Amino acid sequence: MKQRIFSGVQPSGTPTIGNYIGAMRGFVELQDDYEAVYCVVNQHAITVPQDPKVLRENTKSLTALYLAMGIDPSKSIIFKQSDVPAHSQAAWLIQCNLGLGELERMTQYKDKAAKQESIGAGLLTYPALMVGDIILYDAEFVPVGDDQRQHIELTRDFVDRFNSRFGNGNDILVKPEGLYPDHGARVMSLQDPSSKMSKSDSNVKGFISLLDTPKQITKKIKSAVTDSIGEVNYDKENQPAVSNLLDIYSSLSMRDIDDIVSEYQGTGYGAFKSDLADLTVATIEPIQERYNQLMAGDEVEDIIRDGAVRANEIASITLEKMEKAMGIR
Ligand code: AQP
Repeated sequence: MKQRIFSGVQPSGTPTIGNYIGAMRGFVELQDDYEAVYCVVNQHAITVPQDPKVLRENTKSLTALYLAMGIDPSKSIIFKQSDVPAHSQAAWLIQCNLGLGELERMTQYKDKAAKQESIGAGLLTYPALMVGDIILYDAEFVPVGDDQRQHIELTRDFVDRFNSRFGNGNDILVKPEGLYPDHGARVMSLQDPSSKMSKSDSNVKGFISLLDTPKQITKKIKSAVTDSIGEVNYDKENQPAVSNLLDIYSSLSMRDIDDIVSEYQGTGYGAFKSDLADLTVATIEPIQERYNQLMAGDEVEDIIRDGAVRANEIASITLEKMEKAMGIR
């Protein structure tokens, strides 16, 4: 039997090339070797305010992007988190076994809370929902970007704690491991190389979305910040913005950074940026073509419905085990 993997993306906007390089592209490659479960984590998206209509549209759009990238529903389960009640039910059991201090230490909570005028309690407790997402499917591996490391560690600690408290010597829950890409695990903003590229960034020039037009992509890359050094070098300390563009270039072209650096010696940034823009457009265009076809038909809705049935079957078994172990069933 194949080992299982789980991962998800929030429909909190349109995925960026950061989401794509850091996680989503790997989903397609991994589905042949693992039994893959991919979720549109819409309950995570509501930890910050969302327009309900836009959230519904983004949820369908993200599912269509999963399919357009090449996730095959005959190999992988694709589903929407809110279609599987076990996620929010498990999250409660998990919250009751996590410490407040553990949640307060999460850097993603601190970063997102700093951007909110009023902080919802869900922003603090959302790692419990994420722990639930992973453990409900007995996932052994979780392909994610670098920003999720802390959440994966929390999940591993939780599994050890749950098994030792409630397992009577048996492992009820499976302890997962994160799978991180070698390059591009943390793509940075095109406007600020000290911040992660994020789909909800209020500065749209900071990210390239998978649904940006070729013209938008080219403009955003050409206006990406660089430095006054004027040489294409991979030096994260002194040339962080150019190094970020090199990471993107290398990830999309599958070429070594050294090879790219030597190609652009003495050319300044113009040719480098222009080629990176072409490469990005060439990567995204075929995805957009398939996406447009999918959004015009009914296939996406059918796949979401079917995915919910398959995901519910697996998740409800783990939830029952957890409830029995804790004495509430
Ligand atoms: N900049 C990034 N570089 C590499 N990987 C990234 N990921 C996110 N940003 C980058 C990875 O993408 C997957 C899905 O992320 P998510 O949607 O669940 O949430 P996030 O990490 O909070 O992503 P965003 O784009 O920053 O969303 P918002 O703006 O809503 O907070 C994850 O595997 C993540 O590691």
